[in-house]
Amino acid sequence: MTAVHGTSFEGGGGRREGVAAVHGTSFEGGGGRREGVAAVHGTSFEGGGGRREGMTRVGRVERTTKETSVVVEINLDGTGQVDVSTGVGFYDHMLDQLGRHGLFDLTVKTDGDLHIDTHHTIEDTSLALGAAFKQALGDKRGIVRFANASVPLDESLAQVTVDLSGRPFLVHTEPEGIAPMIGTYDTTMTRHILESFVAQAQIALHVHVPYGRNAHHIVECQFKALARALRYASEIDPRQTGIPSTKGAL
Ligand SMILES: [Mn+2]
Repeated sequence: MTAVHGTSFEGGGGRREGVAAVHGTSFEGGGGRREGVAAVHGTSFEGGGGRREGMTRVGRVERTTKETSVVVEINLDGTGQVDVSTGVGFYDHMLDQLGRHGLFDLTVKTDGDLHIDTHHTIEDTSLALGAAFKQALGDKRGIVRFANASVPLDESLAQVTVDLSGRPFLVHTEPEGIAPMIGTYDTTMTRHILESFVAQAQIALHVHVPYGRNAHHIVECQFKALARALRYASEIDPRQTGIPSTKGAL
């Protein structure tokens, strides 16, 4: 063990290398975080026989009404590959942020009644996304569950805290006087997107923008922080062998 520790700490010295060394052989020649995490997963999941082995955390939802037709696919353990098309340019940009910064693989295809306005298209997409996210989480075995992320975008700041609790609740605050439109995106829809997502994903979500000036920045930092918080909360904790609730279910 001494030798292993010695090797790992050379050139590194951080906590992660220390943790990696204790776990052992997989870290030879690596020392980076990814190698560490990969090895821990490999070790923990081998021979366990649990859900994690070969686990795919994927959700797919199709939702068709007289107003919209939506198809959403999400892989929680992706790499941020995104293919999004809703017909609302700024909303596509936001969903792109969600996938890329959440490291979710995300496909969204929405054909909505844009001849009326963007409301149904945006809302129904968010409902389907929430449902797909919940589906992908499955029984939530082994997840981190709680997470927060704070993301600035120039002068704007978003603070997002999430509990993948099984109970829908949204708390949302934004600065007063945000410009009403960003392209064809109505900025009052941001709260409606979050409400819709929360209702279907069944999570507690607190999103605060304590300050910001530019409407584009104010909305975008919320989606970036949401992406990060959802990513951290949905990640598999290698030390968490069960469902992270004293109730035994989430
Ligand atoms: Mn609505």
